[in-house]
Amino acid sequence: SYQTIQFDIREGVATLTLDRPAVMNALNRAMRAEITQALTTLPPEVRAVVLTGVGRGFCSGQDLTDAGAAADLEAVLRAEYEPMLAAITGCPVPVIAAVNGVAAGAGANLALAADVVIATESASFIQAFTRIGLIPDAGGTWIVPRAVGLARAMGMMLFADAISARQAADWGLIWQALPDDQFAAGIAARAQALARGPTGAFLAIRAALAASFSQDLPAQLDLEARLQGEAGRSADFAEGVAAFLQKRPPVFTGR
Ligand code: T3D
Repeated sequence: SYQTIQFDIREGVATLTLDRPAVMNALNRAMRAEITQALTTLPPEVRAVVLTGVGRGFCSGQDLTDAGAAADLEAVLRAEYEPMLAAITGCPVPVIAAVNGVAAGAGANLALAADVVIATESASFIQAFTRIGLIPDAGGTWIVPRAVGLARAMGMMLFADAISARQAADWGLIWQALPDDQFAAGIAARAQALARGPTGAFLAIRAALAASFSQDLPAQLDLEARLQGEAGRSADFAEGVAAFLQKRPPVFTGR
C-alpha cells in the first residue's frame, strides 16, 4: 500500500487521491514514485482513472521543503517528473483530473496532463513557478499555449496569477467548472461514463488529438483512417451498432 496517495478501485474506476493535505498535497519524491507506480500497474478491470486530492487543495506542486537550491532540477525532472507525466498521458484508460482545490506549479500541470479536467468552482490554477524564479515545467509550456493561446499562456506564466476554475473553463484550459455542491456527483457520473465506454475509441481520440498539433491535414486524415480501421474491428463497434439497431443502450467492454 501507499504512503502519499490513496488508491481505490470501484465499479471500474480507479481513484488516485493525493494525500498530503498538510502541504496542499505537494509532490515529493515518494508521491511522484507512487503516482507513477499506481498508474503503470492498473489491474485490467480498471476502465477509467480519477486523479484528485485530499483536503482543500488539489496539489501545490513541487514540495519546496524537499528541493534545496542545490538540487539538480534537470535530473529530478528527467528521472521523476517525466515518468509520472508519461504514466498519465500514456495511461491505458482515460484519466479525469478532478481538481478539488488549488492546483499550483507542477500541480496545475499534473492536472492539465489528464484527458479531461473538471474543477470545483472554488478551485484555481496557478502557474506559480516565476514566484520562485523557475519556469513552468511538467508539460505546462506544451499544453497551456495549445489550450488558451500564446497571450493568455504568457500572462498566466509571467504573472503567476491564480486563474479561477470558471475563468479556466471559459478560456478552454479545462473542460468544466462545477458548483462545489455538484462536484462529487458530477465527477462520479463522468467517471462512470468513461468506465462504461468504448475504451479503445477513447484512447484513439487521445492519440489523434495529440498528433494533430504536429502534422498536416493529409497526415491527420491518414491517421484517422488507420485508427478508425482499428475501431471498426473492435467488439465495442459491433456492440454499438447492434444496440442502436435493437434500440437498447450499448454494453461496451473496452475491447
Ligand atoms: O524538482 C524541482 O524542484 C523542479 C520542479 C518544480 C516544479 C514546481 O512545481 S515549482 C512550484 C512549486 N509550487 C509553488 O511554488 C506553490 C507554493 N504554494 C503556494 O503558492 C500556496 O501554498 C498555494 C497557492 C498552493 C496555497 O495557498 P494557501 O494560502 O491556500 O495555503 P498555504 O497556507 O500557503 O499552504 C498551506 C500549507 O501548505 C502551508 O504550510 P503551513 O504554513 O500550514 O505549515 C504551506 O507552507 C504548505 N505548502 C503549500 N505549498 C507547498 C507547501 N509546502 C511545501 N511545498 C509546497 N509546494
